[in-house]
Amino acid sequence: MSYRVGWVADHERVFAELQEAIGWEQLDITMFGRTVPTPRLTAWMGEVAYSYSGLLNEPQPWPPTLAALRDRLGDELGVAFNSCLANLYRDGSDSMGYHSDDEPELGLRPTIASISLGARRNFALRHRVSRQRWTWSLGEGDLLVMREEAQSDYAHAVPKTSKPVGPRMNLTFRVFQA
Ligand SMILES: O=C(O)CCC(=O)C(=O)O
Ligand SMILES: [Mn+2]
Repeated sequence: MSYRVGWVADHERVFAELQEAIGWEQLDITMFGRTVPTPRLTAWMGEVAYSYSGLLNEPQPWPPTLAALRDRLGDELGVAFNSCLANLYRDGSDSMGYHSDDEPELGLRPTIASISLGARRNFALRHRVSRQRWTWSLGEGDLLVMREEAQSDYAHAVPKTSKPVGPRMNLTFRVFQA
């Protein structure tokens, strides 16, 4: 894992542009026979559809601002990112439960670059066996890069918060092998 504060310098402009330009959706998730809307908005930019946790994400076009971030990350990290899952947490009651990005299409030990824009929220990382936990406050243009065993040995989450918080956008760039 590596962490860079404020990697996107003009993060307020980028947030505003992507809030407009991305085709946000709220998908339904079925768990234990109950169907509820996912507690966040999402969009998937890739070449083919992506299924995770029973959610089918149809690919959306890349807004130019997002493609520019993908290309800058690709140059800096030497990774040919070809897809992005975008999440918009509208307020503190939007969240993401513990999971790993370990779908077979992402390959073994994937490098996933995660950019956070807008309000800061806690991002929690938990070891699968020891349950040891780390948290980062991610927002305002921060970059977190997950590498190596970050998916196979750990799970991550964005917990709900009762504190008043504004919207936070997260962009996770991935290499997706169709
Ligand atoms: O919002 C975040 O920081 C994490 C998002 C995430 O884990 C994902 O999109 O798979
Ligand atoms: Mn994830």
